Amino acid sequence: MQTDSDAFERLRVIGWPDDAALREAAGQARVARVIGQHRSGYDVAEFAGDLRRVQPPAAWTRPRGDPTLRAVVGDWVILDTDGKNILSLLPRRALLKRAAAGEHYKQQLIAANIDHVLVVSGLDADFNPRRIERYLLIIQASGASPVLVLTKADECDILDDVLEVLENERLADIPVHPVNARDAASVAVLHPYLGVGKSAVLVGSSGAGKSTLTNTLLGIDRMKTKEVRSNDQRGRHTTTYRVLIPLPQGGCLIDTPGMRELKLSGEEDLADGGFEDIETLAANCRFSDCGHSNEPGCAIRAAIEDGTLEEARYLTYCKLRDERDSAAVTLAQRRSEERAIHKTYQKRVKDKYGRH
Ligand SMILES: Nc1nc2c(ncn2[C@@H]2O[C@H](COP(=O)(O)OP(=O)(O)OP(=O)(O)O)[C@@H](O)[C@H]2O)c(=O)[nH]1
Ligand SMILES: [Mg+2]
Ligand SMILES: [Zn+2]
Repeated sequence: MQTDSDAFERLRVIGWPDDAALREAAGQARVARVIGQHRSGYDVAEFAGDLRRVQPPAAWTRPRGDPTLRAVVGDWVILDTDGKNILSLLPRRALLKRAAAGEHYKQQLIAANIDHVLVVSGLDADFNPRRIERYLLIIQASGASPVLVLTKADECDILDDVLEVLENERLADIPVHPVNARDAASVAVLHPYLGVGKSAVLVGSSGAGKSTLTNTLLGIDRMKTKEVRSNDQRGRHTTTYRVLIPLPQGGCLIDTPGMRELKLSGEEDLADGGFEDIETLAANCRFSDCGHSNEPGCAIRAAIEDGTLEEARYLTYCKLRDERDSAAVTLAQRRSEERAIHKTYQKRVKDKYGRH
Protein backbone atom coordinates (compact mmCIF):
# COMPACT_ATOMS: atom_id res chain seq x y z
CA MET A 1 0.00 0.00 0.00
CA GLN A 2 1.34 3.41 -0.99
CA THR A 3 0.19 6.61 0.60
CA ASP A 4 -1.92 7.75 -2.34
CA SER A 5 -4.97 9.86 -1.51
CA ASP A 6 -7.07 6.73 -0.78
CA ALA A 7 -4.53 5.63 1.77
CA PHE A 8 -4.60 9.08 3.39
CA GLU A 9 -8.41 8.78 3.57
CA ARG A 10 -8.02 5.44 5.35
CA LEU A 11 -5.46 6.90 7.72
CA ARG A 12 -7.82 9.78 8.41
CA VAL A 13 -10.18 7.51 10.41
CA ILE A 14 -7.33 6.57 12.71
CA GLY A 15 -6.50 10.19 13.43
CA TRP A 16 -4.25 11.32 10.54
CA PRO A 17 -4.31 15.13 10.77
CA ASP A 18 -4.77 17.41 7.82
CA ASP A 19 -1.13 18.49 7.90
CA ALA A 20 0.94 19.26 4.81
CA ALA A 21 4.29 18.87 6.58
CA LEU A 22 3.40 15.41 7.84
CA ARG A 23 2.12 14.38 4.40
CA GLU A 24 5.38 15.60 2.92
CA ALA A 25 7.42 13.68 5.52
CA ALA A 26 5.44 10.53 4.71
CA GLY A 27 6.12 10.91 0.98
CA GLN A 28 5.35 7.68 -0.84
CA ALA A 29 6.10 5.49 2.16
CA ARG A 30 3.79 3.02 3.85
CA VAL A 31 2.40 4.78 6.93
CA ALA A 32 0.77 3.21 10.00
CA ARG A 33 -0.21 4.34 13.50
CA VAL A 34 1.01 2.71 16.68
CA ILE A 35 -2.09 1.49 18.55
CA GLY A 36 -0.39 -0.74 21.15
CA GLN A 37 2.98 -1.77 22.52
CA HIS A 38 4.12 -5.18 23.76
CA ARG A 39 7.33 -6.91 24.69
CA SER A 40 7.15 -8.78 21.40
CA GLY A 41 6.64 -5.75 19.18
CA TYR A 42 4.27 -2.93 18.31
CA ASP A 43 0.65 -3.19 17.20
CA VAL A 44 0.02 -0.83 14.32
CA ALA A 45 -2.97 -0.04 12.10
CA GLU A 46 -3.20 1.29 8.57
CA PHE A 47 -6.97 1.80 8.71
CA ALA A 48 -9.82 1.47 11.25
CA GLY A 49 -10.22 -2.13 12.44
CA ASP A 50 -6.72 -3.09 11.25
CA LEU A 51 -4.10 -4.55 13.59
CA ARG A 52 -0.72 -5.97 12.74
CA ARG A 53 2.22 -6.83 14.98
CA VAL A 54 5.46 -5.32 13.66
CA GLN A 55 9.06 -5.20 14.82
CA PRO A 56 10.96 -2.04 15.77
CA PRO A 57 14.30 -1.04 14.21
CA ALA A 58 17.33 -2.52 16.04
CA ALA A 59 18.37 0.90 17.37
CA TRP A 60 15.18 1.10 19.47
CA THR A 61 15.96 -2.11 21.31
CA ARG A 62 19.31 -0.94 22.69
CA PRO A 63 18.82 -0.74 26.46
CA ARG A 64 20.22 2.73 27.18
CA GLY A 65 19.15 4.70 24.14
CA ASP A 66 17.07 7.88 24.38
CA PRO A 67 13.48 6.65 24.97
CA THR A 68 12.00 9.67 23.18
CA LEU A 69 13.43 8.40 19.89
CA ARG A 70 11.32 5.23 20.10
CA ALA A 71 7.68 4.97 19.14
CA VAL A 72 4.84 5.17 21.64
CA VAL A 73 1.08 4.74 21.25
CA GLY A 74 -0.22 7.45 18.93
CA ASP A 75 2.96 7.73 16.87
CA TRP A 76 2.94 7.60 13.08
CA VAL A 77 5.57 5.24 11.70
CA ILE A 78 6.89 4.23 8.30
CA LEU A 79 6.75 0.50 7.58
CA ASP A 80 8.83 -1.53 5.12
CA THR A 81 7.05 -2.65 1.95
CA ASP A 82 6.11 -6.02 3.47
CA GLY A 83 4.53 -4.28 6.44
CA LYS A 84 6.52 -6.36 8.92
CA ASN A 85 9.03 -3.88 10.30
CA ILE A 86 9.04 -0.29 11.39
CA LEU A 87 11.65 1.71 9.48
CA SER A 88 11.29 5.08 11.18
CA LEU A 89 9.21 7.53 13.14
CA LEU A 90 7.39 10.49 11.56
CA PRO A 91 7.71 13.90 13.27
CA ARG A 92 5.49 14.34 16.34
CA ARG A 93 3.02 17.13 17.08
CA ALA A 94 2.83 16.43 20.81
CA LEU A 95 4.39 14.05 23.28
CA LEU A 96 3.12 13.36 26.79
CA LYS A 97 5.71 11.97 29.16
CA ARG A 98 6.63 11.78 32.82
CA ALA A 99 9.57 10.54 34.84
CA ALA A 100 8.92 6.84 35.33
CA ALA A 101 8.09 5.61 38.82
CA GLY A 102 11.03 3.93 40.49
CA GLU A 103 14.41 4.67 41.92
CA HIS A 104 16.34 5.60 38.80
CA TYR A 105 15.43 8.56 36.66
CA LYS A 106 13.97 7.43 33.38
CA GLN A 107 11.51 9.11 31.09
CA GLN A 108 8.33 7.25 30.35
CA LEU A 109 6.43 8.19 27.22
CA ILE A 110 2.67 8.04 27.64
CA ALA A 111 1.27 9.02 24.24
CA ALA A 112 2.18 10.95 21.09
CA ASN A 113 0.31 13.07 18.58
CA ILE A 114 -2.59 13.89 20.82
CA ASP A 115 -4.55 17.12 20.66
CA HIS A 116 -6.05 16.86 24.14
CA VAL A 117 -5.19 15.18 27.39
CA LEU A 118 -8.36 14.32 29.30
CA VAL A 119 -7.48 14.31 32.99
CA VAL A 120 -10.07 12.02 34.56
CA SER A 121 -10.85 12.43 38.25
CA GLY A 122 -13.67 10.87 40.21
CA LEU A 123 -15.87 13.19 42.28
CA ASP A 124 -15.16 10.95 45.28
CA ALA A 125 -12.06 10.32 47.38
CA ASP A 126 -10.07 10.34 44.12
CA PHE A 127 -10.41 14.12 43.79
CA ASN A 128 -7.09 15.75 44.69
CA PRO A 129 -6.19 19.26 43.51
CA ARG A 130 -2.44 18.62 44.09
CA ARG A 131 -2.50 15.72 41.66
CA ILE A 132 -4.44 17.76 39.09
CA GLU A 133 -1.83 20.50 39.42
CA ARG A 134 0.91 17.98 38.60
CA TYR A 135 -1.01 16.70 35.61
CA LEU A 136 -1.37 20.23 34.30
CA LEU A 137 2.37 20.84 34.58
CA ILE A 138 3.20 17.65 32.74
CA ILE A 139 0.58 18.36 30.07
CA GLN A 140 1.87 21.92 29.64
CA ALA A 141 5.22 20.44 28.55
CA SER A 142 3.54 18.05 26.07
CA GLY A 143 2.17 20.44 23.45
CA ALA A 144 -1.41 19.10 23.93
CA SER A 145 -4.26 20.92 25.73
CA PRO A 146 -5.64 19.79 29.06
CA VAL A 147 -9.32 19.08 29.76
CA LEU A 148 -10.61 18.07 33.19
CA VAL A 149 -13.28 15.36 33.24
CA LEU A 150 -14.97 14.89 36.63
CA THR A 151 -16.62 11.46 36.66
CA LYS A 152 -19.24 9.98 38.99
CA ALA A 153 -21.27 13.21 38.97
CA ASP A 154 -24.34 10.93 39.10
CA GLU A 155 -23.51 9.43 42.47
CA CYS A 156 -21.40 12.05 44.26
CA ASP A 157 -22.64 15.36 45.55
CA ILE A 158 -19.42 17.27 46.11
CA LEU A 159 -19.46 18.98 42.72
CA ASP A 160 -20.10 22.50 44.06
CA ASP A 161 -17.28 22.18 46.59
CA VAL A 162 -14.94 20.78 43.95
CA LEU A 163 -15.70 23.63 41.55
CA GLU A 164 -14.99 26.10 44.34
CA VAL A 165 -11.66 24.43 45.15
CA LEU A 166 -10.70 24.48 41.46
CA GLU A 167 -11.54 28.18 41.31
CA ASN A 168 -9.58 29.01 44.48
CA GLU A 169 -6.58 26.99 43.40
CA ARG A 170 -6.60 28.60 39.97
CA LEU A 171 -7.22 25.28 38.30
CA ALA A 172 -10.44 26.40 36.65
CA ASP A 173 -8.86 28.07 33.61
CA ILE A 174 -9.10 24.86 31.62
CA PRO A 175 -12.35 23.28 30.39
CA VAL A 176 -14.02 21.31 33.21
CA HIS A 177 -16.75 18.73 32.48
CA PRO A 178 -18.64 16.90 35.23
CA VAL A 179 -20.08 13.68 33.73
CA ASN A 180 -21.61 10.31 34.39
CA ALA A 181 -19.09 8.20 32.49
CA ARG A 182 -21.63 5.40 32.11
CA ASP A 183 -24.13 7.58 30.27
CA ALA A 184 -23.74 8.30 26.54
CA ALA A 185 -25.81 11.51 26.64
CA SER A 186 -23.68 12.83 29.50
CA VAL A 187 -20.29 12.09 27.89
CA ALA A 188 -21.45 13.67 24.61
CA VAL A 189 -19.97 16.93 26.00
CA LEU A 190 -16.57 15.42 25.12
CA HIS A 191 -17.39 14.94 21.41
CA PRO A 192 -15.86 18.31 20.43
CA TYR A 193 -12.44 16.95 21.48
CA LEU A 194 -12.91 13.78 19.46
CA GLY A 195 -13.81 14.87 15.94
CA VAL A 196 -12.21 13.59 12.71
CA GLY A 197 -8.41 13.86 12.74
CA LYS A 198 -8.33 14.53 16.50
CA SER A 199 -6.77 12.32 19.15
CA ALA A 200 -7.05 12.42 22.92
CA VAL A 201 -5.50 10.45 25.75
CA LEU A 202 -7.15 9.63 29.07
CA VAL A 203 -5.01 9.92 32.19
CA GLY A 204 -5.89 9.62 35.87
CA SER A 205 -5.71 7.30 38.83
CA SER A 206 -6.94 3.75 38.81
CA GLY A 207 -10.70 3.57 39.23
CA ALA A 208 -11.32 7.14 38.00
CA GLY A 209 -13.41 5.82 35.11
CA LYS A 210 -11.09 6.04 32.08
CA SER A 211 -12.13 2.71 30.59
CA THR A 212 -15.78 3.34 31.45
CA LEU A 213 -15.56 6.60 29.48
CA THR A 214 -13.85 4.79 26.61
CA ASN A 215 -16.61 2.16 26.43
CA THR A 216 -19.41 4.70 26.61
CA LEU A 217 -17.86 6.90 23.91
CA LEU A 218 -17.26 3.82 21.75
CA GLY A 219 -20.75 2.41 22.30
CA ILE A 220 -19.52 -1.10 23.20
CA ASP A 221 -17.79 -2.60 26.23
CA ARG A 222 -14.38 -3.08 24.71
CA MET A 223 -12.26 -2.31 27.80
CA LYS A 224 -12.52 -4.22 31.05
CA THR A 225 -13.71 -2.12 34.01
CA LYS A 226 -13.83 -3.00 37.68
CA GLU A 227 -15.49 -1.57 40.76
CA VAL A 228 -13.36 0.51 43.11
CA ARG A 229 -12.69 -0.64 46.67
CA SER A 230 -15.60 0.47 48.81
CA ASN A 231 -13.54 1.59 51.82
CA ASP A 232 -11.22 4.09 50.13
CA GLN A 233 -12.54 4.25 46.55
CA ARG A 234 -9.21 3.20 45.08
CA GLY A 235 -9.18 1.34 41.79
CA ARG A 236 -7.67 -2.09 41.16
CA HIS A 237 -5.40 -1.34 38.22
CA THR A 238 -7.75 -3.01 35.79
CA THR A 239 -6.23 -1.61 32.59
CA THR A 240 -2.63 -2.79 32.20
CA TYR A 241 -1.64 -1.53 28.75
CA ARG A 242 -2.17 1.54 26.60
CA VAL A 243 -4.42 1.23 23.59
CA LEU A 244 -5.59 3.59 20.84
CA ILE A 245 -9.21 3.17 19.78
CA PRO A 246 -10.89 4.89 16.81
CA LEU A 247 -14.32 6.23 17.83
CA PRO A 248 -17.59 6.53 15.86
CA GLN A 249 -17.29 10.35 16.25
CA GLY A 250 -14.27 10.17 13.91
CA GLY A 251 -11.48 10.84 16.42
CA CYS A 252 -9.26 8.52 18.42
CA LEU A 253 -9.04 7.88 22.14
CA ILE A 254 -6.12 6.38 24.02
CA ASP A 255 -6.97 4.52 27.24
CA THR A 256 -4.12 4.09 29.73
CA PRO A 257 -3.47 2.23 32.99
CA GLY A 258 -4.02 4.25 36.17
CA MET A 259 -0.87 6.02 37.34
CA ARG A 260 0.38 5.56 40.87
CA GLU A 261 2.95 8.28 40.76
CA LEU A 262 3.34 11.43 38.73
CA LYS A 263 6.92 12.58 38.72
CA LEU A 264 7.94 15.65 36.78
CA SER A 265 10.30 14.95 33.88
CA GLY A 266 12.37 18.13 34.32
CA GLU A 267 11.08 19.85 31.18
CA GLU A 268 8.00 21.50 32.69
CA ASP A 269 7.55 25.27 32.71
CA LEU A 270 5.93 26.43 35.92
CA ALA A 271 4.79 29.75 34.48
CA ASP A 272 2.93 28.09 31.60
CA GLY A 273 1.80 25.34 33.94
CA GLY A 274 -0.42 27.58 36.07
CA PHE A 275 2.04 29.47 38.30
CA GLU A 276 2.60 32.50 36.12
CA ASP A 277 1.40 34.87 38.85
CA ILE A 278 4.07 33.60 41.27
CA GLU A 279 6.86 33.84 38.73
CA THR A 280 5.74 37.37 37.82
CA LEU A 281 5.72 38.36 41.50
CA ALA A 282 9.21 36.88 42.03
CA ALA A 283 10.49 38.98 39.13
CA ASN A 284 9.43 42.07 41.11
CA CYS A 285 11.49 41.32 44.23
CA ARG A 286 14.16 43.95 44.92
CA PHE A 287 17.00 41.44 44.68
CA SER A 288 17.19 39.22 41.61
CA ASP A 289 18.43 36.33 43.75
CA CYS A 290 15.76 36.87 46.45
CA GLY A 291 15.13 33.75 48.53
CA HIS A 292 11.66 35.05 49.51
CA SER A 293 12.25 34.48 53.22
CA ASN A 294 12.87 37.86 54.90
CA GLU A 295 14.76 39.92 52.35
CA PRO A 296 13.66 43.58 52.11
CA GLY A 297 11.50 44.41 49.13
CA CYS A 298 10.35 40.80 48.63
CA ALA A 299 7.24 40.85 46.44
CA ILE A 300 6.29 37.26 47.30
CA ARG A 301 6.29 37.91 51.08
CA ALA A 302 4.33 41.15 50.54
CA ALA A 303 1.72 39.30 48.48
CA ILE A 304 1.37 36.59 51.12
CA GLU A 305 1.00 39.23 53.82
CA ASP A 306 -1.65 41.25 52.03
CA GLY A 307 -3.55 38.08 51.13
CA THR A 308 -3.18 38.21 47.34
CA LEU A 309 -1.07 35.03 47.37
CA GLU A 310 -1.99 32.05 49.48
CA GLU A 311 0.98 30.72 51.40
CA ALA A 312 -0.05 27.09 50.80
CA ARG A 313 -0.06 27.66 47.06
CA TYR A 314 3.37 29.28 47.23
CA LEU A 315 4.70 26.26 49.14
CA THR A 316 3.24 23.90 46.52
CA TYR A 317 4.98 25.99 43.89
CA CYS A 318 8.32 25.72 45.75
CA LYS A 319 7.98 21.96 46.05
CA LEU A 320 7.18 21.50 42.36
CA ARG A 321 9.94 23.90 41.31
CA ASP A 322 12.55 22.02 43.39
CA GLU A 323 11.38 18.70 42.00
CA ARG A 324 11.44 20.06 38.44
CA ASP A 325 14.94 21.51 38.94
CA SER A 326 16.40 18.31 40.34
CA ALA A 327 14.78 16.24 37.56
CA ALA A 328 16.24 18.71 35.03
CA VAL A 329 19.76 18.12 36.39
CA THR A 330 19.35 14.33 36.19
CA LEU A 331 17.86 14.65 32.72
CA ALA A 332 20.87 16.66 31.52
CA GLN A 333 23.24 14.02 32.95
CA ARG A 334 21.24 11.23 31.34
CA ARG A 335 21.29 13.03 27.97
CA SER A 336 25.07 13.46 28.07
CA GLU A 337 25.52 9.76 28.96
CA GLU A 338 23.25 8.83 26.07
CA ARG A 339 25.25 11.03 23.71
CA ALA A 340 28.49 9.36 24.87
CA ILE A 341 27.00 5.89 24.35
CA HIS A 342 25.72 6.88 20.92
CA LYS A 343 29.18 8.16 19.93
CA THR A 344 30.89 4.95 21.07
CA TYR A 345 28.34 2.96 19.13
CA GLN A 346 28.83 5.04 15.98
CA LYS A 347 32.61 4.68 16.30
CA ARG A 348 32.27 0.92 16.63
CA VAL A 349 30.11 0.76 13.52
CA LYS A 350 32.59 2.98 11.64
CA ASP A 351 35.59 0.89 12.75
CA LYS A 352 33.86 -2.26 11.64
CA TYR A 353 32.27 -1.19 8.38
CA GLY A 354 34.29 1.86 7.38
CA ARG A 355 32.83 5.24 6.56
CA HIS A 356 30.03 4.03 4.34
N1 LIG B 1 -21.77 5.76 38.82
C1 LIG B 1 -20.66 5.93 38.14
N2 LIG B 1 -19.72 4.98 38.15
C2 LIG B 1 -18.59 5.19 37.43
C3 LIG B 1 -18.37 6.35 36.67
N3 LIG B 1 -17.15 6.27 36.09
C4 LIG B 1 -16.64 5.08 36.46
N4 LIG B 1 -17.49 4.42 37.28
C5 LIG B 1 -17.27 3.11 37.91
O1 LIG B 1 -15.99 3.15 38.54
C6 LIG B 1 -15.35 1.88 38.46
C7 LIG B 1 -13.94 2.03 37.88
O2 LIG B 1 -14.02 2.43 36.53
P1 LIG B 1 -12.92 2.04 35.42
O3 LIG B 1 -13.44 2.60 34.14
O4 LIG B 1 -12.59 0.61 35.49
O5 LIG B 1 -11.68 2.90 35.94
P2 LIG B 1 -10.26 3.13 35.20
O6 LIG B 1 -9.94 4.57 35.34
O7 LIG B 1 -10.29 2.58 33.83
O8 LIG B 1 -9.27 2.26 36.15
P3 LIG B 1 -7.87 1.52 35.75
O9 LIG B 1 -8.09 0.76 34.50
O10 LIG B 1 -7.63 0.64 36.94
O11 LIG B 1 -6.85 2.60 35.63
C8 LIG B 1 -16.28 1.00 37.60
O12 LIG B 1 -17.04 0.20 38.46
C9 LIG B 1 -17.16 2.01 36.89
O13 LIG B 1 -18.43 1.48 36.58
C10 LIG B 1 -19.40 7.36 36.69
O14 LIG B 1 -19.29 8.45 36.08
N5 LIG B 1 -20.51 7.08 37.43
MG1 LIG C 1 -9.13 1.19 32.89
ZN1 LIG D 1 11.36 37.60 47.14
